[in-house]
Amino acid sequence: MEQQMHQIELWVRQLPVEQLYAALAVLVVTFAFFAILHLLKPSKSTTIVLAGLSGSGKTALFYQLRDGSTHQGTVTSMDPNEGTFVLHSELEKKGKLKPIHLVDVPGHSRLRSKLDEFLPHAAGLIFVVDALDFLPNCRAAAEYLYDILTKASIVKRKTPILILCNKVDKVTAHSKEFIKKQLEKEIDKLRTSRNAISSADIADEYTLGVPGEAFSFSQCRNKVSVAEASGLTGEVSQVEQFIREHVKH
Ligand SMILES: Nc1nc2c(ncn2[C@@H]2O[C@H](COP(=O)(O)OP(=O)(O)O)[C@@H](O)[C@H]2O)c(=O)[nH]1
Ligand SMILES: [Mg+2]
Repeated sequence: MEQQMHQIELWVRQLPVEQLYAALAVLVVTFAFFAILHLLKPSKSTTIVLAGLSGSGKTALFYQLRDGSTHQGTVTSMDPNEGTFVLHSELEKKGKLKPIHLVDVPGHSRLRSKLDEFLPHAAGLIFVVDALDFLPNCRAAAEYLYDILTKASIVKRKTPILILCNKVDKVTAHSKEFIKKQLEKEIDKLRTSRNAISSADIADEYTLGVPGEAFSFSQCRNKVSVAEASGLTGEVSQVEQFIREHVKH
C-alpha cells in the first residue's frame, strides 16, 4: 500500500506541471457544468391535491382519473387516497407519459390537516364543489376555500387552483358561473367578519383581495379558474386539462 502510494507520488512528480493544472481545470469545469445544470433544472412537482367538502365527489374523481371507473360502493370516504399513476385516458397514447401524484384529502375537518402536508409542494389544487347540493353547503365550502386561499403555502408559491363544479350529469346541477358568484359573495362576507376579529385570533396567513372592493377570484395572486365535471359518468376532460397544464409531460 505504502509502496504504491510512493509510486504514484513519483509518477505525479515527473508529470509536467501544465498537465496537472490542465487535468485539474477539466475536473473543475466538469463539476461546475453539472452543478449549473442541476440548478437550472429543479425537479418539477407532479403533485395535484383534491380538496373539498365531504360528499362533493373527490373519491369518485380520484378513481375515475386513475381507473376510468368509480368502483361504486366499494370504497369508503374516510380513507385518504393517494397514488402515482398515468391518467387512465392517457394510457393508450403513444410516447413517454409523466405519471402524476394525486392526493385525495378527505373533507372531514379532522383530516384536513393533511392539506398542510401536501400543499407546500403541490403543482395545483382542485377544489371540488357539489354543484347539485350546492346551496346548503355554500357557506361551508366558502369557509374551506377561504382557508386554502389564505395559506402561505398557496399564496407565496402562487399555486394554481381549479374550482371544480362536480355532478353536472344531473340537469338540476348549478352552473359554474352561478357557483363562482356565490362563492365570491360568501368569501367577501367571511373577509369582513374575519377582519373584525382581533388580529391575534386570526389564523389566516395572508389577507384576501383588495380592501374596499368586493371580493373576486381575479384578485388572487394565484390563478383561480372554474370548470365542470362529473366524476360519476367520467366527464373529466377539463380536470385532465388542468392537470396536464401544470404537470408537464
Ligand atoms: N350524480 C353524481 N353523483 C356523484 C358524482 N360524484 C360523486 N357522486 C356521489 O356523491 C357521493 C359522494 O362521493 P365521494 O366520491 O365519496 O365524495 P367525497 O366525500 O368528496 O370523497 C357518492 O354517493 C357518489 O356516488 C357525480 O359526478 N355525479
Ligand atoms: Mg372521499
